[in-house]
Amino acid sequence: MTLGFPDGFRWGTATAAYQIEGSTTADGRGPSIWDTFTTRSGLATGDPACDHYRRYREDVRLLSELGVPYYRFSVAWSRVMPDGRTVEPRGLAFYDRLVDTLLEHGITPMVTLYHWDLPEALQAEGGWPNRELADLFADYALTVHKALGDRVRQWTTINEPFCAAFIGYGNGDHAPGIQDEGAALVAGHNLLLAHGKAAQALRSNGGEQEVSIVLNFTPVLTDVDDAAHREAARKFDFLHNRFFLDPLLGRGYPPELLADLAHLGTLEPAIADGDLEIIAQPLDVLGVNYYAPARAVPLEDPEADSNCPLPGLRGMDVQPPRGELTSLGWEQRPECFTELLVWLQEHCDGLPLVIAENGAAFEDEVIEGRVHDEKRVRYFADHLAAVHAAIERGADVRGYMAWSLLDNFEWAMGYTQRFGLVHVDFETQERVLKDSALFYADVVARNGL
Ligand code: IFM
Repeated sequence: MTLGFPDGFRWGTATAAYQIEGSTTADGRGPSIWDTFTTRSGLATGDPACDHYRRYREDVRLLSELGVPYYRFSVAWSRVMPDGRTVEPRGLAFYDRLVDTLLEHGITPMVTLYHWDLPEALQAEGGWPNRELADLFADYALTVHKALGDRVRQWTTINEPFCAAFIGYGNGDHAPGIQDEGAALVAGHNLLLAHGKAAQALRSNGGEQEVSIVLNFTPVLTDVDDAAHREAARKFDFLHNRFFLDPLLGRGYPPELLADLAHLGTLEPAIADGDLEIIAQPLDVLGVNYYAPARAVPLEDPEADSNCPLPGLRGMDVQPPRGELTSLGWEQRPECFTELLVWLQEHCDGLPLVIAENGAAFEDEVIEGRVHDEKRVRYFADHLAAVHAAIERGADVRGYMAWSLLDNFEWAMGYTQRFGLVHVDFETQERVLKDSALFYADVVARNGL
């Protein structure tokens, strides 16, 4: 049986600047928080990653061979404005060349302006807990739009503000590695404000464009259907799935969530008059990232901290995943993807959705020039079928971007986790198409599974 997707469905692959570019000091690029965080923590850094800054032509040729018509990539603020404010024309010129090369190959570029790599110079001014960054981000967005807006129609402001705010400033597992939950909440609010101001800036420059933000969603499962488990799941759900979404939809922060976090004392004072209106700029489309669900349990002591990135979300805990896991230990649950998309469709009053990331890390090996990544093929097949099921149930899903084009730098996990459709040998930089790339190319060619 063939599962056909709607006509005009946008098929793509996705990457992010710091995860693939390398060349972290080339052409005047300034350090980002990921350069300093990884170096300071003795972790692998984003150099050379996939050396894409120098090999982008080869990578675009690969995309073209695969016949995948959309490509989602991010621009590094620290390349375009090394100090966060002053334009470095050589950095901007790289993205100009990349866009031209994509278009020459008939590939539609989709730009994300922020995928976690804040210029270190702005972290030195306090980072995202400093609300001044919202205005600086809007200036940066306008600069990039002035350079590329004549050729790029799809613009995403920020990728996964949850991770940038709560993992970056909450548990500190990501750059800048700060552990201050109160500051993390303010960072989250300022990222939303930055999105709103950037959306205004992009639209102020004219042209036909589609403006979006990309959020990561984590559906929550519980083993027991009683009041305590439902409340644990509610807390997890509101922090992970509604902190960013509801204000974007013009509904402000959910009152229950404000109550859950009130004892941290920082979020409400950070919300200035007019902020919620700025945040609620109309979205043309919502970018949805889905990888796995989580399992929530209540803690007996309602005052006990949780093991969430914000432990101050009290009285609940996240249980270990189970069943079939990816190499990152993420549970494979395609049915949760369907339910998420159906819920989003309803919750967002019919806002069009694009899957901006979905994929899986597994341990791959090149054997006689081939990578038989059966588990990844299965993951994609199951998750694409799940998207199809959601469309059948009325979800207006307009596109799907596979994460990721290339094996790349997986943040604090360095190069240990391979998400690519294309295998990268990080010593030689040789690229080898995996079976999953051929599978995906076939899905795209048929517009169906
Ligand atoms: O690699 C990341 C990406 O940068 C953001 N979303 C999740 C992916 C897998 O962890």
